Amino acid sequence: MKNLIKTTFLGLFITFSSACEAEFTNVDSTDAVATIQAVSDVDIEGQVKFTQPEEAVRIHFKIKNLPPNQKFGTHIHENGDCTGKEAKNAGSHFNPHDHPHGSLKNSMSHAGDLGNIESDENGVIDTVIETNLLSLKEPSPTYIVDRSIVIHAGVDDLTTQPSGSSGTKIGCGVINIH
Ligand SMILES: [Cu+2]
Repeated sequence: MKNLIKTTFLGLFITFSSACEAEFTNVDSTDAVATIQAVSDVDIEGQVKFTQPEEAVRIHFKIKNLPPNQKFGTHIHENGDCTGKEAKNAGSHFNPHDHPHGSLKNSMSHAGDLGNIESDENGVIDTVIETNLLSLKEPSPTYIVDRSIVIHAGVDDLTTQPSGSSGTKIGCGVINIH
């Protein structure tokens, strides 16, 4: 009996901690979610949730198993396809207005340029960014459902063309609405 109780507690703990770190439990029907899969040798895991309560799209990253205390370039890529070597089939940065590569803060950049996200000392990212350059509502040239979100191994310098010199892709997820 004692053992049974112990096992049950352990089971609950494991379920809670993994859900807490890298998975969203509160997803509305209008929210989009991308489940991040590892596409190179980093064991990255997690989810990204997209909501659009008003004009701006809120992008909430819950990612784990990253190298600690580092910045990672992240972008919306044009294809909702994470297959191929290092998610090659995700294609280029989502760029509906034919702008150069740049920063999240400059509206004359690729709409998919999300800048950098940073891991903490445990290799976890739990952060929210906002942008007016993307949409979850059809019809819109900046509609991002069925495209992909990609996390790169290196820092996006926000300048180098066409992709900020952010290195190989380590994580990729297709943006879905259920
Ligand atoms: Cu990218």
